[in-house]
Formats: sequence, structure tokens, C-alpha cells
Amino acid sequence: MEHLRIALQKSGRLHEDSIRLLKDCGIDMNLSQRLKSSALNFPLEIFFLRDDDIPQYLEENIIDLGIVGENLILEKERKLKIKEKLGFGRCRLSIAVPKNSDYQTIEDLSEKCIATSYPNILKKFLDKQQIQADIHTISGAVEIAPGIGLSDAICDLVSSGGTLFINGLREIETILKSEALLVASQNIKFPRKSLAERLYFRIQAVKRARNNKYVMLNVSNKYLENILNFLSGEKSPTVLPLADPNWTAVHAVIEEKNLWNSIERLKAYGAQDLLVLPIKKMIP
Ligand code: PRT
Ligand code: ZN
Repeated sequence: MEHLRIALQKSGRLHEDSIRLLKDCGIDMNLSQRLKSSALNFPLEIFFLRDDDIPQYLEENIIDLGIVGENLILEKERKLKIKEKLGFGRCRLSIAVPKNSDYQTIEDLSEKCIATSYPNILKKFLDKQQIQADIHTISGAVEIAPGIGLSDAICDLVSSGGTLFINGLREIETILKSEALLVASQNIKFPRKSLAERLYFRIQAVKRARNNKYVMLNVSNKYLENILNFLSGEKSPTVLPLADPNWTAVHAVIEEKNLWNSIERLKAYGAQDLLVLPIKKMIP
């Protein structure tokens, strides 16, 4: 039987969340095999690779799907399809300068040297801003470049900002916001294509569930209309009678990112006894 082939990062910042995503999609795998593993309950082979190699393998059709940072996809400029944003591995690609330097804006870096592992993204950005600067490509430890006199500034990934701080650097410009992406080879052939469709369906159900919460509340009938009016912008709520005929239960799906604001509004409109539950899967 033909198997779909997906590549995940072997180790590093995307490894665990990528595995968790597949597990939440109901895929069981044997993690003791370090290079390649077969799912136990889905026709899927999982390859564990360095993230840098994944875009090329996809372009060459050696694998069908991969999970990598958007930063890498934009830098490598391979022919691929972006299928899903996955909501983890969030970071930004920023330009930073020594904290005691006079550089304040990107214009101040004209004719200066910027060290980076992202020369393509940086060049496009500088061209767009019509800034002439010298790009010095290095593959790692970019943050030490100004300190050892290799460059005037750096362009590197930042998440907490701790690395910049420790190295006496300060951000002056964010070029890109990035998160992990599910990417696909441009040319997945049948029957692997229909396996890929099955996996996309599962990933979407997991993503939707992660982005929403199930809220249950009770409301006195005199305030029910307020609550229903407020929730009408969300998914249609479920309305259920309670043992006390003057009270009603309302169940609704609420977006995680607005959750606390919504709860405060619901309370203000007369909701009581609220319960917020995680959703396992959400299938339209
Ligand atoms: O071995 P392999 O080549 O697979 O791994 P890698 O070392 O190239 O990559 P890895 O695991 O460091 O990162 C994989 C992906 O995670 C990146 O391509 C990004 O999409 C994403 N990601 C998210 C990050 C960060 N956050 C991040 N903070 N990648 C790198 N960093 C580095 C950054 O380069 C800097 O050195 O962490 C440092 C800054 O972190 P803070 O928290 O101090 O700001
Ligand atoms: Zn890498």
C-alpha cells in the first residue's frame, strides 16, 4: 500500500509541537526510530530531518508534506505549496544593532554591514526600502557578529528577545512575523494525494478546536435575549430549558483569542454559572 510521506524537524524548536499535531490528528507512531517511522494507524511515513533540508526534499518530490518555519520557506524560495499556518514556532525576523550605537532606523544602516542567515529575505526587504547595505551571510551565532567586529548590525530570528539582550543588541525593525507551516510538494500524485487530503481535514479540525472553546452558561429568561444577541455574531448557540422554568442554559463556541472579553461581556449581560471547556476536534 502506498504511504504518504511527511517530514518533521528531527530535533529543535518545531519537533515537539509537530509530533503533538500528528498525535492530535489521531496518528500513532513509534518514536524510537530516529530517521524514519511508520504511523501505526494511518498510511503515513514520517521522516525526521534537519529543517533546512525539508524545502528541497519537497521540491524534488522526495517527500509530500513538511512542517517548517515560514522564515525558512521564504528564504529558500523553493517551488512548494503552503497548506496551513500551524500556530506554533512563532518568532520574528528582526534587524538589531548594538544597544549603545547611534543607529535608530533602518535608514541609518545605509552603507553598513548586516550579518544574517537570511540573506534573501533581507535583500528583498532592503531593496524595497531602497537601502544599500552590505549583507554578510553566516550560518549561525549571528548575534555575536557585531561584538567581534564582523558587522554593524544583524538580522536574525527573535522570540523572547533574551538572546539579543544578552549580546547587548536592540531591535530596530521587524521584517517578518513567522510561524510553523504545513507545506506540500507541488505535485502529489494519487493515491498519496487523497491521503494528504485526509490529513489536511484532520489538521483543520485540530486547528479549529485549538482556536475555540466551548462555553456553557445559565441565564435568567429575562436576560436571554441579550445573551443571544451577543452570541449571534459567533456560531449559533444551543439553547436548552433548565429545571427552573425561569432559567435557560446556553452553549456556544467562542474564539479563544476573544475568550476573556466575551466572558466579561456575557457576565455583564446576565450570564451565570459559566463553564469553559476545551474542544478536542471541531468538524464543520
Ligand atoms: O537542526 P535544525 O537545522 O533542524 O534546527 P535549527 O537549529 O536550524 O532550527 P531551530 O530548531 O533553532 O528553529 C527551527 C524553527 O523554529 C525556525 O526556523 C523558526 O521558524 C522557529 N523559531 C521560533 C526559532 C525561534 N523561535 C528562535 N528564537 N528559531 C530560532 N530561534 C533562535 C534565534 O535564531 C536566536 O538565536 O533563538 C534565538 C533567539 O531566541 P530568544 O528567545 O532569545 O529571542
Ligand atoms: Zn536548521
